[in-house]
Amino acid sequence: MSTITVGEAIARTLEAYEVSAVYGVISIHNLPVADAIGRRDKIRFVPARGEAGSVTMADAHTRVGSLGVALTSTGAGAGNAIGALLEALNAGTPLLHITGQVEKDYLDRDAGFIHETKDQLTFLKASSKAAYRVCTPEQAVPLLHRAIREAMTLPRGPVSIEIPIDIQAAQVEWVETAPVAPAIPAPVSDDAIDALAERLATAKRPLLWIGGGTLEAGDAVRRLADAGIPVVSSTHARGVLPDSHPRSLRAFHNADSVEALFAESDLMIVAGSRLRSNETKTYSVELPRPLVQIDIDPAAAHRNYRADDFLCGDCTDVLGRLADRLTGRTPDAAYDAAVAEAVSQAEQALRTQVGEYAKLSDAVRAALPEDGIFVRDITVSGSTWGSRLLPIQRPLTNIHSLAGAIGLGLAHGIGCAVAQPKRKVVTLVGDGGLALGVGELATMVQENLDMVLIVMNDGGYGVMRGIQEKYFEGRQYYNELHTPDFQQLADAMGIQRWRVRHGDDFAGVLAEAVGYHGPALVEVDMPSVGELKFSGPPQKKLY
Ligand SMILES: Cc1ncc(C[n+]2csc(CCOP(=O)(O)OP(=O)(O)O)c2C)c(N)n1
Ligand SMILES: [Mg+2]
Repeated sequence: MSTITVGEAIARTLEAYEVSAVYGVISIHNLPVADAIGRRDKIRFVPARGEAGSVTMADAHTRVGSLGVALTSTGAGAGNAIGALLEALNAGTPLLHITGQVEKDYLDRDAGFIHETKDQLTFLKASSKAAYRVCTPEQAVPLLHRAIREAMTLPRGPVSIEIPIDIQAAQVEWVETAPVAPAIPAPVSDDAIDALAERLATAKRPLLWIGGGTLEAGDAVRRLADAGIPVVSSTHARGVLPDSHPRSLRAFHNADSVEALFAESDLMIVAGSRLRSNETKTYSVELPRPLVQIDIDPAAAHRNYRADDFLCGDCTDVLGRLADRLTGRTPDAAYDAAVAEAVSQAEQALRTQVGEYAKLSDAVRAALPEDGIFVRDITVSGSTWGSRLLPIQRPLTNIHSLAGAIGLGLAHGIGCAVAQPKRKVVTLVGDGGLALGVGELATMVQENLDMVLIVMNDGGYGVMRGIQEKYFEGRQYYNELHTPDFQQLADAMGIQRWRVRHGDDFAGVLAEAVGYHGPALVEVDMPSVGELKFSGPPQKKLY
């Protein structure tokens, strides 16, 4: 039997899972793995400029493609990845994070070993679905299988694995092992589904609220909508039911007109959604009763709203079986008209709020093909027209930070562009958020990604300006930022660039920039274009 290094065994195992890219920053503490990936030359290694970027890229890679993998160094390297792991955990993104550790003889001894940190496994456990330490060379591949299985098992999430540097370089016997499938959840009983179908059959104005747990349930959700059940979506689940469907309430859950529909509804099914604070005015929106919750996680039951009934199961399976039972249901024309009116009012209110920027939303939609991927950072634009006005017809074509952290947009865009090289990516960022990971512009260029970065330049933190204006009697602190000349920055990086100063130019510039093949940057000079009003997500109170 032949022996190989653990690093090589890891590379071969990743290949068996058809991993197409590994994002990372190389270091003395991960070189045996990086070297094996490099020598085998089957997996694309994307050198991110920071570990936060690498994990965020892997997160996006999984969301729009297949299992994303990030490679970081011990200690500060792993620490730099934490914010990005928190986002993946929040979004339920399965990804594999491989990181180093000091030599096993010096573990947990405060030995002053290079890159040593006090308790790496604890901070990895706190920010991942699970975290494992490899303690012997023989354990490395089995633990990798377990980590991937754990990441892919519902409810999914990121899993970290730390491997002491001497173990990465140690020899092991290579025994080919097949990829391990995720655990299959127990099905919900037929009786429970019959009972829910019965509720739906008798309800006059039922509503379905869908969250990230329904991302693969598009067929079932459409059949339910076809059977007369309007669907309101979390921002994450946008496109599961195309916006073009007449019974799609899109993600207008915070609109007055849609809240009015809630008040008249006599049944709400909440499928695979956290009913997040930003989407329920800090859990104060009155949701219809009875409220039936479906979630794969037993601990999600009654999490933010007390449910009248709870079904623990995979939303794709439950909604599919529910739709099978509803084929004869007759839609109600008056209800359909009310839904259409609510959507029209919500859209009109949003268009009025965003003013000139509605033209930017329209320009992005006109230029970006339907299978194109729109990525947005947390910005005034992202939280207004980018999250709700821009029509979305397919799931996972509006990618964003679910935990609400700024600075992920560029790296999310890069991960999407690497995972889906044939699909165009448009990434929307603010000048403030871009500053957190501005070095990743170099990654975008080096990887020659087909991606347009729209930089909304308002010279500071627009969202915070709005919040301070509303909640702090107009007092403004710490929002004004020194902002680079983005045209010069693009030139310095080797990025094709445009600047827009007038709303009427959005359509022309976006068509050109999206038509350009390669890394491109469109700067929007917001003070010239006009005001964009936003005072933070609707909430019950600030604190
Ligand atoms: C990691 C993190 N730090 C701070 C915040 C608070 N925050 C929310 S929006 C925002 C401003 C973002 O500025 P920019 O990217 O320029 O977008 P704009 O608000 O100007 O549209 C800040 C600081 C946050 N959400 N996440
Ligand atoms: Mg800004």
